[in-house]
Amino acid sequence: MPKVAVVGATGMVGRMMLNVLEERNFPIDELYLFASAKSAGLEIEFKNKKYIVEELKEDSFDRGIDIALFSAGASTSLKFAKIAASKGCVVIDNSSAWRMDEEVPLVVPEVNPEDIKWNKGIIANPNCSTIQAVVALKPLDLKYKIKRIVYSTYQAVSGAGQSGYEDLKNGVQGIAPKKFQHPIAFNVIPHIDVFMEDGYTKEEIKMINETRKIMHRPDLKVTATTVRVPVYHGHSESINVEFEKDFKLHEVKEILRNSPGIILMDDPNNNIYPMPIYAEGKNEVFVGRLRRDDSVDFGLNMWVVADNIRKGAATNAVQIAELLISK
Ligand code: 11C
Repeated sequence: MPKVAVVGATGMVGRMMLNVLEERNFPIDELYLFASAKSAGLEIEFKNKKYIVEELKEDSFDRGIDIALFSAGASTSLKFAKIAASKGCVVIDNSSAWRMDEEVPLVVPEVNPEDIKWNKGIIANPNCSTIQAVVALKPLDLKYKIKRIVYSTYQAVSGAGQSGYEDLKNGVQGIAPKKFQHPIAFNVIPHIDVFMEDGYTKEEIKMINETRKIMHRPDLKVTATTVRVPVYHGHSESINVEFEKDFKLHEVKEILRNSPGIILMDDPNNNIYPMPIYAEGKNEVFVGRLRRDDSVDFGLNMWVVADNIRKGAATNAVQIAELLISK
């Protein structure tokens, strides 16, 4: 059984990683929890046993740790992932630090599990909004070959961490935001992460680049508009896809129904479609509102929802760890 570490164990994603490891009964010989100095000493329970959070240091991985799940931000990952990998540990990193590094696979287990094989000690976990999109798109790309994707997202405040969550909670009482640039309560903000020179946000660029890398389609035409909405948990996405080949809508539904990690919720006559309140607490990607886009030759509109802290972060990371130990 592997020795496992969670780095950033006290954060929203770190805690969820522990929940998911426990729920899925991931085999663990010894568990180590790391965080920054200010969280060191905190106690966290895992499988009815109490663990003390340790400060992450350069010698933290000198104990034969096999797998480390990192969710401690890009600067911590940049520094410590290489150190951990040099000690023989495989790091599964939830930050954006390594995602576009050519030496680092970027993996969604339902989409490109084979990429795990060429890891050199670091495997990157994609951005939450990318993960749910590619789970829904990959099976359709295999069958009809995607020509172009237009993403429009409706992203929950928990994507911005605890402080994003607090902004919504306080905002409904009229308290000014601390994390977001504008009030998020009773509002939508077309701005996630920082703006780049070309007018896109970094979140939009991540969705574009990560989709291409995970789907092995470096030249795929992709564009995105990413938007923060006043929802605590669950990112929603309107995805407009244009295929190279024609398709039958009933065939698309059948493919999605039979694809791993997807739950098809598409019965508009009975008001059944995915919504964040259904996706919260679940590990799957929910797909619905499937309909032809007749403004192009072979176009499809779809609505895709998932729990951004689970499938968008913790669950995907644990699934990668499961693949690693199944080898
Ligand atoms: C959000 N998608 O909803 C972001 C959070 O690159 O891992 C995840 C940022 C990242 O704000």
